[in-house]
Amino acid sequence: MTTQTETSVETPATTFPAGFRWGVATASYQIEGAAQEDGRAPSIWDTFSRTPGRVADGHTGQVACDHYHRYAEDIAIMRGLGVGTYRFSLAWPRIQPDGSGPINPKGLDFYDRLVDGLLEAGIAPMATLYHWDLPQTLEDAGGWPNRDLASRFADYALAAYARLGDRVPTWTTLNEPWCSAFLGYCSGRHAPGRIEPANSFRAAHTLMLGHGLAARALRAAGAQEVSVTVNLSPAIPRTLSDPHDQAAARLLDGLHNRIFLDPLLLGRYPTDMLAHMERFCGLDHIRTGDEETIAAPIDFLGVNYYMPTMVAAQVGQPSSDQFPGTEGVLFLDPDVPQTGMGWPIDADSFHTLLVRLHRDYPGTPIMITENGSSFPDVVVGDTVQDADRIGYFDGHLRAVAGAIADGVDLRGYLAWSLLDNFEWGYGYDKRFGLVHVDYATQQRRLKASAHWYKDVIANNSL
Ligand code: IFM
Repeated sequence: MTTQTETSVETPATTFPAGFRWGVATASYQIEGAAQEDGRAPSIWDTFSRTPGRVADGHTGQVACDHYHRYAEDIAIMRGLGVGTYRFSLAWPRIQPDGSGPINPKGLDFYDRLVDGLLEAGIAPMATLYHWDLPQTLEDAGGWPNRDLASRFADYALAAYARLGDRVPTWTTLNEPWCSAFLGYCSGRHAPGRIEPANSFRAAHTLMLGHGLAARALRAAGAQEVSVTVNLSPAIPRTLSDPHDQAAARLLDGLHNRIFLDPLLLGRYPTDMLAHMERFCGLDHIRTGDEETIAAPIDFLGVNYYMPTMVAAQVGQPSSDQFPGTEGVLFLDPDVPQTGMGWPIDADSFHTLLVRLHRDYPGTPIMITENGSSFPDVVVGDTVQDADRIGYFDGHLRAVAGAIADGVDLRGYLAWSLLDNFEWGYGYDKRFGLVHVDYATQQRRLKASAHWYKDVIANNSL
């Protein structure tokens, strides 16, 4: 006899509910280019990528996919794919170049044009307010460890809403605060490149506080849908029998997932994470009322999933550079195929994660705001035969369908990414797009995965 869960995992449903939202996602610094146009000021990523040795091959987002000028062509591509939702991000240094004070109308003009073009094409705009391009002036004022940035962020959110809110129904505050805090301020692999573990916890807190303030302000201003996007990675212990392995996985789950999920959705930091944080920076940065502010009501949780993290306990192991205080934790490569990033492909863990979110944070609708893969694509003729990427999407969409069958309230799926783009510290060599971009000519070519995704959207099923 099989349980209901076993049945759904073995033979997952492949048709999605009516009204399931299909879309694609991008981010401003990764695609826009026009870095010095129409009053845009430098962001931390301009500074970081211009610093020798920070980004592979010295690549920068100076031109990227030139989406700032080619947005109409990109909208036409989305329309052709039948995409219903487009998740893009607003560049804070375009809209409010100094991070506070005057608004730059020309920066907002660009998003006006983009939003109007999307609506004309029948595509719902979903705007993310912060996908990592912090105005450099705010970093110069201390960056995210500086608590003041939370209010600056809420002010900027309202300024963007004032101009675009009449046409943008869905607002996401942050994209992947884990990356902003721990890659930006602990490992230093992302901008601003600081290696300050204590400050990475302060940065995480300011980011969440900024989310809470902005989410409440947006809602009060009349926003239809408000959300926040986190990147989650289930922590898998090497063995289920060794309690030390289990403890290592629990710690990683805390540092990657619960340190954000619990404050955002339950209104309190997890006890084990408070104790962990205290060792690094004390708890003075968490003031009375902050956790309540952070837990602003949201309409859905945006989930970005790429891979799980497998760990084991190992005496003498130094701490990971991106997870403060993980001495004695060994990071392992699970014995499964990998993407071109070297990331394990594990759709079952995606299913497990979604079911767990439903269990631990009941009543929170979920939208998959990113999922996708990079592989070494080869252009042949006028396309790319990216069967490996199709396989990745197919497996992960089956996990989504299985989770829905298991009762998870999953509202939609946005593929990462519409276009090949600037993959942060990896530069342009890692390609996640459904659409291939030739950076020398800016020619766009639909990959086989784009045609495949178009059929999935049209049929609302795999
Ligand atoms: O390209 C990034 C994106 O900006 C944030 N989520 C993960 C993607 C792939 O690394």
